[in-house]
Amino acid sequence: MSHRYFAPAPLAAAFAALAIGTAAGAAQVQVKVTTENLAPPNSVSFAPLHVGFNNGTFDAFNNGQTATAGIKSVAEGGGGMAWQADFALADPTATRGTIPGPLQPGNIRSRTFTVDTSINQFFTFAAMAVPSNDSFIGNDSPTRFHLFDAAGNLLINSIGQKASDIWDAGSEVFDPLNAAFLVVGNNDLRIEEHGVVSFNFSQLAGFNGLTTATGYVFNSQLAAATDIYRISFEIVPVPEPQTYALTMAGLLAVGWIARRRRIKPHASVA
Ligand SMILES: [Ca+2]
Ligand SMILES: [Ca+2]
Repeated sequence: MSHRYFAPAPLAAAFAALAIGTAAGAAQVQVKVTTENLAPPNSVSFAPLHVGFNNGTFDAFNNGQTATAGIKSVAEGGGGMAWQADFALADPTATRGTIPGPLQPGNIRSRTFTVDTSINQFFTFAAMAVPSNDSFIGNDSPTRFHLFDAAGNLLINSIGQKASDIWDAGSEVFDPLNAAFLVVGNNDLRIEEHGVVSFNFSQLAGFNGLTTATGYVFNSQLAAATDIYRISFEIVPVPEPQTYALTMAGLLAVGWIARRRRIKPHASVA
């Protein structure tokens, strides 16, 4: 009767599945994305980073052109609902997501994504910079960051952003009373700007001396070359063959324990 509980067939199947996973998953990688706010204390903060590992076709905005609804949804409020929806429509097989949480000066946040590098070799990102009315960071060209080769090797270890990389979406007029992340601001209010996307970090100094939503008094301190943000990439290793052997041994032990339990229901297996 014991073979019924030892269950050799399911174990063999499980082991085979692990082996197949190794072979077929060559282009499938786990990549840990780490975001760091490098700005000086009390300077600019960031809303959650929107990311997409993709085929290089989704272009959220262009320098010198009217902002799309997608990039406005990042730049004016940080939520990025339209950016995510537009991305999904343009590139349905992309791996998309966010690195959750606000990123204040000195903060570091990470999240790991599973990416099929046979189809998604490019990296696109966008995040609102705050306090602001419509400031953001993000890549204009969808093919700017070729992150992986087809075998899943990293071609880029990190992406740095300086103050001079901060965009103004050109969609909302600068006004502290309508800005996000300020005690005096009501982000639901806005005045249409009728402008175009352009670089602009210097206007943020117009918020100096105002208290932020998290309590610090904003002080821009930004110059064009000031480092403000870093996105780092790290491949998370897949289990080695030895680990599979250990997993197999573990499964066998579970089967053995189940068998003992069946035979001696009152025996301790601790
Ligand atoms: Ca573009
Ligand atoms: Ca603006």
